[in-house]
Amino acid sequence: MIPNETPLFDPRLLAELDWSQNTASFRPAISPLHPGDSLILRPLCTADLNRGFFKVLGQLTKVGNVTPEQFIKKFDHMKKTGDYYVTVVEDVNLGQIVATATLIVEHKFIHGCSKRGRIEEVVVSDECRGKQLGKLLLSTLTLLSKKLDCYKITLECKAGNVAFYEKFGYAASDETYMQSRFSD
Ligand code: 16G
Repeated sequence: MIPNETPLFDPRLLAELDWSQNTASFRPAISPLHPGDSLILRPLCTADLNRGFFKVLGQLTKVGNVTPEQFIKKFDHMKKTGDYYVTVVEDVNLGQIVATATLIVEHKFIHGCSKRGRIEEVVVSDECRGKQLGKLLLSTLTLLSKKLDCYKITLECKAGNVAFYEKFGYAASDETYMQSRFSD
């Protein structure tokens, strides 16, 4: 198993988003097709393992010791289901992933057999803060969830990040997020 450039999902889904529906403001103006100098926004591929993908995820939480085999197996599973939209921003000059966020589409019987979107693992590497990349990823994946016909999109975040997510039309819900952890 050799890491390669095969995208996790069809890149046209990102390229063909109707950016005029974006609600956050960007100064300077950037978009999924033009994320900034020497940056590209695209689906994850297995070659990103060697471009520091885990280093970026490690700035959010524990990533553990993942072997290339484990990574590729998980990638293949996600690709097969077709419901995982792990998106990255690469600095092509450095050949490094500098930001990532994931949209997961969950299938429902309720709401007329509808779908729910979940935003997960939003991380911008320390060195790339201030380039609006978190905002860009959030706007992109929120629009994508709408395009994929999700009836709602949700995420969990720290209280200090609520104002950030409000920019994209998210509001704190009256439901409480609960968890039971089986490991830390
Ligand atoms: C944050 C993330 C969530 C991630 C979790 C990991 C966002 C919006 N939320 O809540 O996606 O799974 O952190 O924390 O990025 P854990 O390692 O404590 O589960």
